[in-house]
Amino acid sequence: MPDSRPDSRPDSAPRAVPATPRVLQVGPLKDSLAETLQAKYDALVLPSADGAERAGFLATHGADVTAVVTSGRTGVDAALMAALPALGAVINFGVGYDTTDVDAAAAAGIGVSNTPDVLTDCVADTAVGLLIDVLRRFTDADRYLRAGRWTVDGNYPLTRQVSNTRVGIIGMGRIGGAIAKRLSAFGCTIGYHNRHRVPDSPYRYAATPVDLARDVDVLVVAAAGGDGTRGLVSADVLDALGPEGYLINIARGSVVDEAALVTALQQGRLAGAGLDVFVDEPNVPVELLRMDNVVLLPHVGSGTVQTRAAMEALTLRNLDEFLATGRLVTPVLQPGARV
Ligand code: 8YV
Repeated sequence: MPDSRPDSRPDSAPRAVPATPRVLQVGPLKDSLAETLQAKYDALVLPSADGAERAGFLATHGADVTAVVTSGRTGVDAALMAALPALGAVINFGVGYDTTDVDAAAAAGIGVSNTPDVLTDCVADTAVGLLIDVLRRFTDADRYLRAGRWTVDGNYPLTRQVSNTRVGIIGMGRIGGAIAKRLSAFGCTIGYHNRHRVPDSPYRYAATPVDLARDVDVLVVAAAGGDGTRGLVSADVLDALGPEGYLINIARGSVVDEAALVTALQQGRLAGAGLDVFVDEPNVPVELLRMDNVVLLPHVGSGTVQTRAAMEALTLRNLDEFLATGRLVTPVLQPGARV
């Protein structure tokens, strides 16, 4: 999961001001957010990429669009930015913005915002929930009971203790830190790998993911997605974790070599996995569906009523601030900060 980039670039001239500035919704959004965009901002909705209407829509409206509201599911690529010449800001519902081309945005002076902090607790809760579920096999034990096996086959097999395990966290940002704090209360020993060592961190730093994986029972992935972390959890990392090791991923599917993960699980080279995210959502490798030592969630990390309402409110604060002042409240990149 990404942290905000520092807003350190010098501002430059604003982009062209269209006759009728418009807000554009790109991709599906939470119902109440989409309704507010319609009712309060008279927002346009971009036709889906696979339909024939998109080119005509962009030819008619593209030059009027000053702000896009999107989510990590969809984002805005360089081609869409080029078709929106007056675009000043991409406002992202969600902390992860790996589907938006931030380099192209920076080059064009387009701002990008996300929704940090408000979802940290829920995503960290999800990581800990998955970890407990996978090690104690609660979901599988539930299946066992429902299938009537308790009465026929007797007690469920013994499982792996959670308290006092050694946990490695890849990505020690806000969410990684919140996971570490929770697991410290379980008596776990925490290590981490991060692009940079975190100053004053009480946790042991590992210079590489392999070094981290070698010394832990559970590896938790909490790093931002995108090109910088693609395949960071490689076959070598999974082998370092080993046949008694578990993988938890609440970040982005792209951070893990998913094919290598499937193979390692199939060959018993990994004890189990808890996954909230996948490379090609909502498609999940069919091999995983048949494994009892794997817990699979449909990307629900931040999915509570309270957290999604807070994400929606922060998304709208960014939009309002941009429309009123040309600035963003929680910028990844401020508008006009060209490189
Ligand atoms: C949301 C997320 O599911 O914030 C993120 O990066 O992955 C989740 O909180 C997502 O943003 C909704 O599209």
